[in-house]
Amino acid sequence: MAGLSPVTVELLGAIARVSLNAPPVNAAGQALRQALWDAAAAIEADTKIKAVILVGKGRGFCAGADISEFGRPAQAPLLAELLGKIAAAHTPWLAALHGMALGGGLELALACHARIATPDCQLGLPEVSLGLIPGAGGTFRLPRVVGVAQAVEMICYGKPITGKQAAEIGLVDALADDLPTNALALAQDIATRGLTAVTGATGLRVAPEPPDWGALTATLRRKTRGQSAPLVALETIQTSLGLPEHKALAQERAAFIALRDGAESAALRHLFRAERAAMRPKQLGTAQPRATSNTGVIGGGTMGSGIATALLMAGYPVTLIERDESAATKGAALVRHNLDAAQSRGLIADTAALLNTFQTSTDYAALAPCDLVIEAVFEDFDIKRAVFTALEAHCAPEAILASNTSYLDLNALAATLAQPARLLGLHFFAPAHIMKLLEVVETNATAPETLATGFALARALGKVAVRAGVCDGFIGNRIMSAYRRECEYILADGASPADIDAAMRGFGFPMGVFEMQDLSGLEISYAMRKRQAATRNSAQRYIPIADWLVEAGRLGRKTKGGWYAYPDGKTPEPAPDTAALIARYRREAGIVPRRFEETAIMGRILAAMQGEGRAILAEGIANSADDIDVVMVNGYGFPRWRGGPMWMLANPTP
Ligand code: T1G
Repeated sequence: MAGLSPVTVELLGAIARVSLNAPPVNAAGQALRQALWDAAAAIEADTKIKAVILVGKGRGFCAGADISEFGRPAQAPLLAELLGKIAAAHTPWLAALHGMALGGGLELALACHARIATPDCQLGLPEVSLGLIPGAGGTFRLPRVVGVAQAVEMICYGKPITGKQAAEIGLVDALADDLPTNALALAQDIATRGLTAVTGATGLRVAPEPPDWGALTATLRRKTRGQSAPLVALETIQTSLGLPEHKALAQERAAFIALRDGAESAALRHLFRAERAAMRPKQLGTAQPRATSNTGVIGGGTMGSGIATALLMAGYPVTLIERDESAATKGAALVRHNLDAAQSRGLIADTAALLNTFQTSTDYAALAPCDLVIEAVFEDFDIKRAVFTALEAHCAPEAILASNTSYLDLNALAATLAQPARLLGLHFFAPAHIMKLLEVVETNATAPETLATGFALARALGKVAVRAGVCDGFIGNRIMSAYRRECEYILADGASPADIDAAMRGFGFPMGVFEMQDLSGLEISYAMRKRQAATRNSAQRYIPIADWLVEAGRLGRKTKGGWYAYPDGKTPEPAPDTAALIARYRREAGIVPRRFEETAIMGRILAAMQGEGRAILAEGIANSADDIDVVMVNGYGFPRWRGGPMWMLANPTP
């Protein structure tokens, strides 16, 4: 806010309270750093001040360095210099943490001499998720406060912890629900009895025990699939253990700058921006969402029960409709299973409490109180039309109606409704309560406030949402069909399923396209190909091998055989039957198989993705290339640190 200083100082007796005030997240931009530098200098010179409380105004303490400043020349004071000044201060600083203390924000708290936090505060050094490492002392100070093992977890995997967990590992000295009162009391105690007497420590706390670096590196390399920042972070922590502070900080800074100016961080910062921009599509204009307080789901299968679980976990009461009692019971059991698993992972406190807001029914009249209903029944147009006819008959006229269809023509469905403006697509990805991506599909009749309600719901569910227009497969499935087609061409021309999957895993995908099809079931895309047969472009090359597999009863893992064989039901092994079908196709097509290098395979897959991406943009199915990247990274396993297929097209690496 123009003119208002991002840092204010109040005197509470001998205690100075320094407040960060740079909405929305107190990012440590140049103005804030300068103002804090000046405040620290003034405080250090004022001998009446015996202790300092550092707090954040608004949503949290500090979300770290200002990401929007990256890519511009660094301006003084640098965060590392500022933190060095606070760490070296004679007057003790107490950091009072609420909301979030992330990246440079936690480094700022670590430079302070003591910390108090609310139990639910998010504390973390997530720099690796931006292709960076902590650049203001985090790799030096954190291991010396919580030990190496904890520091490696937090820095190399970038996972934030809660205030409660931070207290358990000694990262914070006290917890408080009423932070202002307790922080003042603690600061006064420190001012009276001194830091060591209160916290039992001076400065950095533990002598870091060197772990088995080899094992840590191997695990990290396996889990981060080609991303470099986590490995640089591990190496920086390891080296810093044997260095004096100034040398350790210099080494950290050098590594930070090298990453900051590299392709990986540029790609990940692109995604940071793109994911936030995707939540504000231009089609929203100034439209306001309708309130959603009570929801309904039609269909209790894998998708329906997952969607119901996501809604319950976000605090919405849910009514699940099924065609009969036994199907309703099965659906309820799936929901309970999902919630129990979420509880065991600490994602929710109490399954039973959420189930109190959940009911099943076979009667659409039970949906009368719902203001948003999501249909997730079998992918058949006539079945869906019948469901929406029933919804229009039983739901309140202002209720929003959504379909979870992955493929069907939503414009055609909208045309069957009396009020098409209240229909949109909410295309979840399995498992719906876990996968981050949500395609919010706008028909040619969807009203802006209906779309706005879809995006508001996505935000409440913690999803990354992208607006998509209506076409076969919307954004993600359409691009997947394109690269799956290309993979089948490469297969027909000589590569094996294992060659192609190895190329995709080497590129950074969690699994290859053939393993993925075997996992989700070959009959799904078979049904889609059959549905598209009448309209398929006859000039387009068509490989029938996948059809032959399905017609031979090879549906994938569930039949212990698809592209691969699964003798143990889980581990893919080369399948002689599949190899025979591939050889038969090549023989009949007169193809002499040839070898493919992994780079050639990935080059063709990327080109197929980018080509389809360009078509999608030209048709207005996606608003921007960034949106396409957000879809591919959050829904199809495209490696985040590469930024996405369209980012790679626009930013070719030498
Ligand atoms: N810098 C600049 N803007 C930021 C920001 C940051 N660090 N963090 C958030 N914003 C903006 C964001 O773009 C959005 O703006 C608004 O704040 C609300 O965010 C030296 C180098 C804090 C958990 O990685 O994880 O410190 O889109 O929509 O979902 O070692 O934002 O509305 O215009 O995301 O409630 C390390 C990044 C930086 C934390 C809030 N810090 N931020 O999530 O809201 S690198 C991070 C987040 C660093 C040092 C290094 C989340 C959040 P707009 P939002 P949210």
